[in-house]
Amino acid sequence: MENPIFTFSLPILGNPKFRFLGLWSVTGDLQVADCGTREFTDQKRIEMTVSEFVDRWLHDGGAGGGSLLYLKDWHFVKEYPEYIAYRTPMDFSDDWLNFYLDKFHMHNDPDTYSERNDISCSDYRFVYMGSKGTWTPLHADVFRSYSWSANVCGKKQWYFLPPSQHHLVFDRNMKSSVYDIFAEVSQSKFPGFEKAIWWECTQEENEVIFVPSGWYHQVHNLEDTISINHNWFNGYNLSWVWDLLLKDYNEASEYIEDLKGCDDFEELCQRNLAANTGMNFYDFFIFIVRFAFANVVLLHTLAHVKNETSRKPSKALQHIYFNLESIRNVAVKMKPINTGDRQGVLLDLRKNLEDHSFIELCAAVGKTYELIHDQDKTTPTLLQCTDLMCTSFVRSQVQSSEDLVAFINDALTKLGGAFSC
Ligand SMILES: O=C(O)CCC(=O)C(=O)O
Repeated sequence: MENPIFTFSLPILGNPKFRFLGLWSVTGDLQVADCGTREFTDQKRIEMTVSEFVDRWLHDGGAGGGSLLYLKDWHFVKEYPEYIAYRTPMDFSDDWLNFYLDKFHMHNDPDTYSERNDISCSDYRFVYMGSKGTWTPLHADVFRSYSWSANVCGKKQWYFLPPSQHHLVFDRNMKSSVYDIFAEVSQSKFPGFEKAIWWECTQEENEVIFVPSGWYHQVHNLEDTISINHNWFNGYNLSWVWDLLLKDYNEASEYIEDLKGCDDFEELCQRNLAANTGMNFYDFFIFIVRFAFANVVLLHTLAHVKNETSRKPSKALQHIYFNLESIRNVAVKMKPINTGDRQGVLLDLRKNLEDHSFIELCAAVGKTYELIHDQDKTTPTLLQCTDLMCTSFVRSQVQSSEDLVAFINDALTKLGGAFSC
């Protein structure tokens, strides 16, 4: 990036200031990776507090009893909401994933998911801290989201593989992938590996890396390093999320195909999908319906309250229009899949308009688009428009992907028809 716009107020630029860091999170347990021990497809995790982690780092330079410890996935923003340590750079701020998780739970079935699972899915804004030599194995990001990573201090070496070459790091069945590109990689298990062409990049202090959706990458800390890492998705990479869910669902159902005749087979598949991938079809469906509603509220606000119909559509309006088309494209792909019939997954725009969390979600998205597109304030007028809105839609309930497609078509005809972008 040309000029990463960062306003860190964390007093930890330069070498990590450990005494300061030791004050954080004295009690809450965090997952620390033991970089020397593989567990399935990732590094083994050990539970400890930040202070314990820092003590061990100070004591033996990160080598906890011979193994390198790497604090990953510390939900710093969620844990310290009052402490505005940094602002997300504008280019990465259209972040549906974290907007949503600030207001709603990802999982909608409280019986199914443990508190632990809920915490680990509570947001995707992390702090990473590791001594020189700590590393992250080869992977593509959760939900095939985008990610950005900013080095507060230290230096990282990144190795990227574009999606067109992914097959080269997988086994013949496309089931398991290489764990460490620098370890001995079995030629017979991964016959394509030698042909992979890696994109390599050194990330210095204060530099930001953008990781596009679906790019496999392996990362090594060349110095003691602290970074901020976010995962996010929006209208531009939403289809990646659905494609991954569908692939993982097929694998989950193949895995338990012996149970195919059972009544709760479908529920079981969805439960496994949520546990392994981080969300299931229902979670995703509710997510995209809420974003369709939010974009329609914003479209309505801009088109009617601000009377935009009379002039060329603003960039913000084009953005919202694009979002709705992108959600509709995903919903069309979901059509043959039985997603919305489950009891309880009925979303009603009118009901959402009475829900503070939903209004705040709309406001967060609206405010971000004002900033991105440098446009006048729309959010104060949001509430004004909601009554009007209820009367202008015949359809306000969505229960299936077909309903969602119809809802979006309706909205685009009634509100967006005047400006085809
Ligand atoms: O910094 C690291 O160790 C890994 C970061 C990463 O994989 C990511 O941000 O996607």
